[in-house]
Amino acid sequence: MSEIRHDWQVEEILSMMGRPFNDLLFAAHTVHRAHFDPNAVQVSTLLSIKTGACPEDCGYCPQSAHHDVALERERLLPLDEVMEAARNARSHGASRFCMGAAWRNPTDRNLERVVEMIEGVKSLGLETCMTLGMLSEAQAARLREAGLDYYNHNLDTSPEFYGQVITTRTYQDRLDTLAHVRDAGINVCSGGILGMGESRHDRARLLQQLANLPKHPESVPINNLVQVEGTPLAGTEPLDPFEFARTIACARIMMPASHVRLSAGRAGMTDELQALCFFAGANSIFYGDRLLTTPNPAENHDRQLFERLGIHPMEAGDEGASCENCGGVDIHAA
Ligand code: SAM
Ligand code: DTB
Ligand code: SF4
Repeated sequence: MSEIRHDWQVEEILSMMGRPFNDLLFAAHTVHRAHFDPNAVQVSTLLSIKTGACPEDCGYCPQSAHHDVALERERLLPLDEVMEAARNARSHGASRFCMGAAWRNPTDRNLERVVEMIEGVKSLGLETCMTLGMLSEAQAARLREAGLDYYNHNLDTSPEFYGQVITTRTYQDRLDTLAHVRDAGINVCSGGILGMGESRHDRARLLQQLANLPKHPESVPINNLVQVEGTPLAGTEPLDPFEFARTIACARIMMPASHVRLSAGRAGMTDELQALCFFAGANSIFYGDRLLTTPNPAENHDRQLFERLGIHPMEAGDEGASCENCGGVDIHAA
């Protein structure tokens, strides 16, 4: 079992990232096996409950009102549509249902509508995850009271590169929201995006920020930028796929008991790269033909990929308890 550390230094992360590829992947896979069933992958389904017209200016995002993207905007979905999508996700084998809204933050009125969605989706036996932008302490507590299992809020990149991507809210705003979520007792889902033109040093700093939080996020989504025409980051030089796999491997080593999600960007990846990422320690994906607004691999394709690799979906509630060495002890406890 590897030690749960919160004192990572950027130099040691860079030196790990620069190891020969086989050495790095072997080390990451060894850590992965000590903490998880290496052939089980957690499966989440995403639904955009409110699409487009977002006041934030995130340079990667097709939903920002600051960019000229051909996107049909939608109001907050009614409860029955959310329930139908959740039932559908459950029947297709998802264990967690994630709902995302293009908001800077939810209003208290909207939060009550979201609470109904959490209660409804939970009643189907699914785990719930929400990503709604910034949250106050009181809002996080309200979501917890409604039974929310996970809240997704990404740091996105390093503190140094951040200002080149987003100007309408600060890195500290994000850290504050994560603290509110953690203190409310909701599981934290937080990660970032690669392939935005950042350096390896930025990737190391992002992982350092995540791993040195007071508690490792239970779930760490690593997105590969989905380039959308009309966003400022469209046309960015794509990241070397091996560099992507290296970053996944480092995330696995640094946050050994967390779920590392191979998140957005899979539609642009080969099956071979995805297999490499699963070997490197990724053990969660979004399943379903659509992410929030952009395409994801077809369900049929993912089913076949799992079959070809001998991977099975993780059961809800099974997560993190599969370590052969920890005897069912909560391995997330730092
Ligand atoms: N509006 C909320 C917020 O930003 O906090 C929640 C939804 S937002 C779409 C959730 C995350 O999706 C972002 O933090 C970002 O990491 C990721 N994301 C958005 N657009 C993306 C893209 N084009 N490629 C990869 N990841 C993206
Ligand atoms: C995360 O880290 N990735 C997901 C989720 N959190 C909400 C979102 C990816 C969005 C990709 C662009 C889109 O489909 O709009
Ligand atoms: Fe809005 Fe979230 Fe997109 Fe940023 S990432 S523009 S906050 S929807």
